[in-house]
Amino acid sequence: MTTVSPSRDELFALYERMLLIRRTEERLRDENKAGNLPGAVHLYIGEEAIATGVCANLRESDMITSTHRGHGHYLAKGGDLNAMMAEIWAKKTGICKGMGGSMHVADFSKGILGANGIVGAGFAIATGAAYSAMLAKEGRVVADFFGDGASNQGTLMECLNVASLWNLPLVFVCEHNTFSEFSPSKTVTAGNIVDRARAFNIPCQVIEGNDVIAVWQAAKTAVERARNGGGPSFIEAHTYRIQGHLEAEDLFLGGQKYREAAEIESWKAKCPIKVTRKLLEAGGAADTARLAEIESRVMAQVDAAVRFAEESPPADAELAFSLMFDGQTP
Ligand SMILES: Cc1ncc(C[n+]2csc(CCOP(=O)(O)OP(=O)(O)O)c2C)c(N)n1
Repeated sequence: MTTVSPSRDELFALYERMLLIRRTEERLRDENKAGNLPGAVHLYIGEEAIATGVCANLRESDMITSTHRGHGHYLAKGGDLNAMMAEIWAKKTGICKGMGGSMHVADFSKGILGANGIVGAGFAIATGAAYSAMLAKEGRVVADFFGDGASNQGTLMECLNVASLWNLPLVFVCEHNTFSEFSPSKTVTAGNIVDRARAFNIPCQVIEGNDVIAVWQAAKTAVERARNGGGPSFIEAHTYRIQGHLEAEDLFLGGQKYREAAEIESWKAKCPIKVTRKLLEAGGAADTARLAEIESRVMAQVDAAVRFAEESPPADAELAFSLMFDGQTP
């Protein structure tokens, strides 16, 4: 079997999407530190290649489920940046009218079925969506993003079983970022995660999640299989969480450490954006100029989105009440 690679233009597009996620998250990190955000944020810095490489193979009508670390999935699937930032700032113009915040960014019109604060909750949502896609016979595919920690939830087994049995158009994407909160994965996860899917006769790939080309290739195979009626696939993508589990995790840890600074540095050297930039720079001066243009375009988008969020009116408290109590007086 010959392996297809992204064209040079596609690689530039992958680079730009990863950079948009990175610059957005760096800005959120800084705004959080400055005390400007109303809630917590879980950042995806270092893991951008996975959402980007997978979603580049999806159509707008395809669907994804996401996690508490969901900004990257939302942006990779084409979610609007301004509306996401306004949501994180709890503003009326937010993608969920400021009712959900960082952990609940969703846009059904783009197939983004939602970030989710409940670890592992995406499995059943994705499986249900894939079942409906199969019944509708419109060739839609679902990608389900989840962490290595989430793979210890029992619902994964139920969903793998049903996905295999019913031949659902579903791609399971395990983002193995080495930690579950403050626990190194090896202390809480037995065996190889991918073996859970193998037990249900689901085709599996274990890949280097910081290599956007490898992710793109694995996703292409899996998405095409799903779209052509070949059923589910499982991708275990290895990566590393560079930031804390959530910003300001030091407050939780009270000085305790669960990893070494040298380990973080060694993974920074494997940054998916740096690696891709090197590949593109090798093309010469014109490509280097194109990279600079991308950088300024992305920065302008992020600055504009923060301005939009800051200048938007606050979320509607009455709407929050009516959504919670369905018109009844609390
Ligand atoms: C059902 C449930 N159990 C526990 C938690 C607390 N919790 C939040 S994030 C997290 C770790 C998840 O690890 P993983 O799935 O690997 O995702 P990562 O944070 O590494 O991206 C836990 C245990 C939760 N939110 N939901």
